[in-house]
Amino acid sequence: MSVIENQTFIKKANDFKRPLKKRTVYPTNIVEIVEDPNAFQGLRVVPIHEFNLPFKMNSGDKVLIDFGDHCVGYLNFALNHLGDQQIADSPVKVRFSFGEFPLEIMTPPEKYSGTLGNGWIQREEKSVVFMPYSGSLERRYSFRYLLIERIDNAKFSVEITDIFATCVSAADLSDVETFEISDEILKKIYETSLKTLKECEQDVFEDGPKRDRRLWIGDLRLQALTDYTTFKNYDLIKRCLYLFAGYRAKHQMVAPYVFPDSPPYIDTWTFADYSLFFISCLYDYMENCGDKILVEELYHVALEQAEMVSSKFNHDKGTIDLWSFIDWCPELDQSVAILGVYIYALKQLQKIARELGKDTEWIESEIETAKTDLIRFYSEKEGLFVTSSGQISWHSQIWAVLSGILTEQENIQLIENIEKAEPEFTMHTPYMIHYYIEALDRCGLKEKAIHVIKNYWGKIVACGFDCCPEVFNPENEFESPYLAAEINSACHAWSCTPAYWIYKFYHQ
Ligand code: RAM
Repeated sequence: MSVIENQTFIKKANDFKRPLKKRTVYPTNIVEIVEDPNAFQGLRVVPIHEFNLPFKMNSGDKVLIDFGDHCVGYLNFALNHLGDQQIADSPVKVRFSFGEFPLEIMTPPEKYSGTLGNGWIQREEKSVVFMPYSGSLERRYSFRYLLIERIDNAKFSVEITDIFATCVSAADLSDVETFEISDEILKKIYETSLKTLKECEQDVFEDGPKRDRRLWIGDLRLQALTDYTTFKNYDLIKRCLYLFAGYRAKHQMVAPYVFPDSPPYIDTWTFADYSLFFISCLYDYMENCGDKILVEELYHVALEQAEMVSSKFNHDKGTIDLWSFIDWCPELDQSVAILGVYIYALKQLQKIARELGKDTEWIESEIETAKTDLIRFYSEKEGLFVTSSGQISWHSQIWAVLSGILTEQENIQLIENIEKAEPEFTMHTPYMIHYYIEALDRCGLKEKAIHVIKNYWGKIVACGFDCCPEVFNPENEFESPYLAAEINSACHAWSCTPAYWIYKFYHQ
């Protein structure tokens, strides 16, 4: 696989690497998980009593402990035997199962049949050979609950004499300027979104600290947008921009994700929308930081994304012959939505180019051509954008609005028409709902946008999530793009944007 490395950008990415902030968190309670049809996914956490040390464990014993809030970090623990009563004359085996939410703890890993590798299941077994022992687990975990099981069969007792998590993040909640949010639900949503973003800010902006623990550009775009008004972690944003510019495949398209520490760092497959979001990331950076030097430096990378997409344009059919992501909506015909994304990105590129004093002629003619292609899919009969396969989706309308080719009145009409149409193809991720809110904002429908945030994220917090999840469908609590709800990420970057919107709508 040929990855083209730009050493200047890679060096800059490394120069912006900063040490993480550390915090020690101790478990609070011993809890149990009980079935409750009224609880999210039918499971409720019940506190039993305080967790105190030392905690005695015999063979076959297990205990479920609660760390009181979502943690991202390393587990440290110490074990000792009751040497004066009985010496530990064989290794002790302990199994640790971490969970961000109850279902993760309650689903036996042996039953896992999801489409992602089962290595993501947060379970580890540790042999302790000599006592006293003090150490840590090597892997970083993302969790609130921890099930500890003693799985050896020896007769002697041991005691947990210490246990705590060293939590890590590049961000600190106390650095965020506070402002008055009088609505209690919105306040809770704001705090939960902010916590989500903080947990995902690590050595790079990760999509989720449990999974995939990777820098995805679709997620980065929304994280950075939210970060500009909250943590203002500009160094991390710059680091991530340079990483995407530093590692590209031969075709020059920006990769959908970067593994910052694992050569060859990127995969060669692409998503057209994700590559185009490099333009959006650069545009947002310019708007929020006003630093033209970095924008000038990375402008050619942004321009190349548009040029690549342009080269794959089939103007006879009005399609872009590249894969896209758009949303985790099964069977979605993405053809109209990607045209909308393309125009959205081209307009941002045009603004960057103007700001840098570059020639905008090509960009302008490309916008016109793409506009003609997109408008072809508008059906007067339906009052909606319909794909050539006859599909009507929320996605096509939202991206048509965001393309900015219609008047405000036409945009509002489009939103009203899609609401009435109630199509089968709806938004499946908080990520797509973010763009729906952006479309509402474009239409000047602020109250409606707030209603969507309160209704959707309000249900998320009411379900007991500590952070905002990757997928959330109130109609199907077990929905999973990977066919296994326990592997879903309960703290996922692309779900953090209510903090951006609430700031935008309420900060004076
Ligand atoms: C998943 C991750 C990530 C997202 C991609 C498209 O693997 O959840 O956040 O950007 O899908």
